[in-house]
Amino acid sequence: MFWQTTRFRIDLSRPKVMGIVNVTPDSFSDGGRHDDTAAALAHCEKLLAEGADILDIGGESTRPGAAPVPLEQELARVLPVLDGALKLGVPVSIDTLKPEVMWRVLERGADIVNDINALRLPGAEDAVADHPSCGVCLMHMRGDPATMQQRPAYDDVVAEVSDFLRERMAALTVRGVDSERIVLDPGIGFGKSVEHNLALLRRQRELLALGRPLLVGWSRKSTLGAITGRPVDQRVPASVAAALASVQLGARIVRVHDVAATVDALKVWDGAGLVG
Ligand code: HH2
Repeated sequence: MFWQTTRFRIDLSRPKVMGIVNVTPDSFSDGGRHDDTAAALAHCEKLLAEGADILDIGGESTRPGAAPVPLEQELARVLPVLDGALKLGVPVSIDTLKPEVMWRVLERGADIVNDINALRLPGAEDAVADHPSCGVCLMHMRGDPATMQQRPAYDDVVAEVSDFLRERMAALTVRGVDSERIVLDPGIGFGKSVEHNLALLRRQRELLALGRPLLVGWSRKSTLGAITGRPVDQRVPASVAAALASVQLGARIVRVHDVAATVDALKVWDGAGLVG
């Protein structure tokens, strides 16, 4: 399977690692670490040296309860880092839910739009559909970051996530977006309890029936803290375990903070023929 993006047609026969670059002061696990352009670009280079296949740059935290970032501020954070990252020779994804940011980054050559809101804001579908070839990640989220963890409830979380992703994918393909440009993400931690997240991992294979590659982000998330009792800066082993489990159950892209550890673990899994 392939993921068509602006400059690269990514071969997903081997799992790919998407390294996270948060240009924010308040992200849940690394806020403030690389919130200026030079630090963010140095981080991009570090992640590539560690083996990242894709860089995902974000200028707005989506942690539960995070304050929304004004458009101009998000652009000021993201655009200079994007310009530098585009010279590094790998696909560059921009993590945003704002259509205006999508237009601006696509104009500058971004390869992928990664939207936790699955292009539901007015104008977001247009931004992607009017572009000839950018990639897009459609993620499931129930509610919005301000309220999403207030008692999330589902009858069947896997079926509901699956229906949502199918609907969002259909909305885009009707607009003429080739399905090869689309990957799907169950949205671990976005309007879901610990049990919901674990059900999405245990039954992840059911989502493969949607026919597009899965991108999954477990990295350092609170469900891992709930299971291990570890604070956010001690969740690397748990994050690697979750990434491996998701790959074994068919995920093709893992979105992670700890690239070096994840790449090593995936080499072992792949070497043993365990990639699902
Ligand atoms: N998780 C986060 C942000 N963006 N995008 C996708 N496709 N999938 C995810 O699971 C996902 C995402 C949250 O993680 P992080 O970027 O580290 O934190 P913050 O939102 O606080 O910046």
